[in-house]
Amino acid sequence: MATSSQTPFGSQNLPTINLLDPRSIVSNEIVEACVELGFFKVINHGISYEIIEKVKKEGFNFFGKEMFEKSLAGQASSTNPLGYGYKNIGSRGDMGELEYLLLSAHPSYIAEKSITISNDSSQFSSAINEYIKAVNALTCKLLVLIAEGLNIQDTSVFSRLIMDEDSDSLIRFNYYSPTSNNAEIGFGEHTDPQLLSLLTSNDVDGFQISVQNDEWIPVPADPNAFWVNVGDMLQVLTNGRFSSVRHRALTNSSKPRLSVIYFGAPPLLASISAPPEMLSNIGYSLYRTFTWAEFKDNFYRQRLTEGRLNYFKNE
Ligand code: GA4
Repeated sequence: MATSSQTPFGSQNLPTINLLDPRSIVSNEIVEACVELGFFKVINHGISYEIIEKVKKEGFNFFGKEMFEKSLAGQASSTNPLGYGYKNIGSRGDMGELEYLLLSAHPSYIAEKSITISNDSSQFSSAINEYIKAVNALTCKLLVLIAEGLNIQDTSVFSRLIMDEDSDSLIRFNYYSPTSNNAEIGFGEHTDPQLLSLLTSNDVDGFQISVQNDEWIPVPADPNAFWVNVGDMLQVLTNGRFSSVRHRALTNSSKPRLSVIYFGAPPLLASISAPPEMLSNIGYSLYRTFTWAEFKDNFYRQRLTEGRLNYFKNE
């Protein structure tokens, strides 16, 4: 277990939010976890085991196919990140020991794309779309609780961004085959650019978060829970009260690891600026106003580890 004198957190006591607890307790606990770590686990989230297992099963089916079949899903490239990817991440040469399938979370995109992904495309698209609907609702719920915990009057100010039917949200399947060496870098260190990311996995460990400098905390797998990452957009929208969490995934030498991540993102043309209540602590906005399209255009040209927000800071 990673422990340190600087942080009270280790693998065994990462913040766990029980959504069945009283609402005001839950909203305060979430805000505390987001301020301290930018990361928490949600249990009793209301999404059925069947919905989650179905989507993992589709993931395993896909990665179990021959390479040429997987490539039919469209190969993720430096110009288009969506589709099937093998080892190459992004456009600037980042590499990892993984395979992935990155898809837009629009129901119509999933329905169309499923024909190239699965032999039973209607089963694939109904499993994925059912899952997306459920995780989107859960993400919205968490964003409303966050706004409540921050005493923001307009409690849907964050959730509206990802509820919008033009939201640029994504779903990603990452598959880490066992490697001969334990703990190779599967997905290198980075923060997620979006508002919130909800991650679920099979029962294999490998996910880690970074708290201070070079200290990594292994996050134990829990197939029934969601792990929630604060992304760069929520850092901006809270005017730096929350920080996006740095995380990475390592491989395992005996078992494959599958994770499924939903990235809740704003619509391309949404303008990103913190609500007035978030400016009162320091009296000004740390970041200039920009659109998600502008931010996205910028980060897709960067390396995985780069500090994406520096360019958007107010002088
Ligand atoms: C990290 C979070 C999501 O997986 C992702 C990633 C994207 C990609 O894989 O194409 C990026 C990465 C992620 C941030 C910096 C850029 C873009 C790879 C990369 C080097 C889909 C996303 O939105 O940003």
